[in-house]
Amino acid sequence: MKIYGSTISPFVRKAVVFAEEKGLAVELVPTAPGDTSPAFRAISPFGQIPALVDGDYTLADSTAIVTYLEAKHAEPALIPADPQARGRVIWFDELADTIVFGVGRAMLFNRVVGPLFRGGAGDAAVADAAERDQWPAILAYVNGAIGGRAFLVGDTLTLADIAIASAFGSALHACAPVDAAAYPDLARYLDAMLARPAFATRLAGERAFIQRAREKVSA
Ligand SMILES: N[C@@H](CCC(=O)N[C@@H](CS)C(=O)NCC(=O)O)C(=O)O
Repeated sequence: MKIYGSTISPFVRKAVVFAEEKGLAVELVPTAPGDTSPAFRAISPFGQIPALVDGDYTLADSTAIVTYLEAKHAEPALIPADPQARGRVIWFDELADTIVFGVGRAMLFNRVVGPLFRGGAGDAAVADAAERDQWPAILAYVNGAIGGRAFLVGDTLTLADIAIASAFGSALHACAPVDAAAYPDLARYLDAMLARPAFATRLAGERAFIQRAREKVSA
């Protein structure tokens, strides 16, 4: 199974980690967002990453991909069958994609992606405003949602955790670490989640990639 993209994107990381937590082997095919090659556009019509190739089946969009993988590989269940639990898991998936990474994107694109990978300066004021004015409400909400528990929904890992930790993983490439004094439950939760091998391996590679780009730009 191949997933096209870069795991600096939370959407790609979500799909890759979800597959790996199911014990599936994933080949990550490095692909930039917006790639215009006809081969990529054939599997992702609007150029967004991630896109999946599984045999002769192709699919774009992280939530479509994880929904397909859950239906095809039932165990371990990462999207619960119980109606209320499933609704809550999809709430966190949506929260991660839109609200958490909505703010994360302003920091990541203006501080990392633009300056290091797109040859532009990035708008530091936009990133600063996002971190100052919008990020604290997100930290406070997820800190309260996790409380003293290990997982966001139920007592096992679900898509909720994978999506939320993925969105934070991308944002944290571009902002201050979570303040453990102010948000103790969130800090503990993210430490545990991002230490899972599927996350830790990808994040270490991403940090090294970003560091190499920083050194290249400042040389
Ligand atoms: N809803 C999509 C969002 C994917 C997305 O926005 N990916 C970004 C990278 S973080 C992208 O490919 N942007 C390129 C573009 O829109 O041209 C998903 O969940 O996969």
